Amino acid sequence: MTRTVFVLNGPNLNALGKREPGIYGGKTLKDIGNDCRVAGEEIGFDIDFRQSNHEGVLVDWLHEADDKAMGVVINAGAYTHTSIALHDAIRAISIPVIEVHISNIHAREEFRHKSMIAPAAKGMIAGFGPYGYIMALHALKNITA
Ligand code: CA2
Repeated sequence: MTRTVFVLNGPNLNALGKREPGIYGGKTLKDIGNDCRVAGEEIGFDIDFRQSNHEGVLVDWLHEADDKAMGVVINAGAYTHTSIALHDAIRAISIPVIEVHISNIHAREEFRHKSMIAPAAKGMIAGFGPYGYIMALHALKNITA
């Protein structure tokens, strides 16, 4: 059985650490990727960490994960609030998908309160900063052990 976990990141997350540190903290996405790889080593996962600004690419990666990974952690960025395509892609694959948000989306603008992907995901972690990615990896280990 594969130990690979895809950690997928959506639009604008490549700008982390450069703007809005009050909301998202000071870490760059590269920092978060490194933290995930270190945690993955401890937990026993090989982390495949990716980012795209394109919805269809994220859909393709979810399908690819179904063949190559034992689970997915996804921060879909703003597509979280709009994307039926991502909802359907998560439902179309058989491995567990955990949704992560750096900020507490429920404490922000109303348009961020609704997640289109939450009903299809195994669970959601929001509001704990970049540490949410690490929490999601532990959760994935727990539900797949
Ligand atoms: O809190 C999260 O992780 C979000 O998924 C981040 C998204 C946002 O659209 C979601 O509502 C919540 C935004 C991604 C990063 O956007 C930036 C904007 C300005 C500066 C740096 C990053």
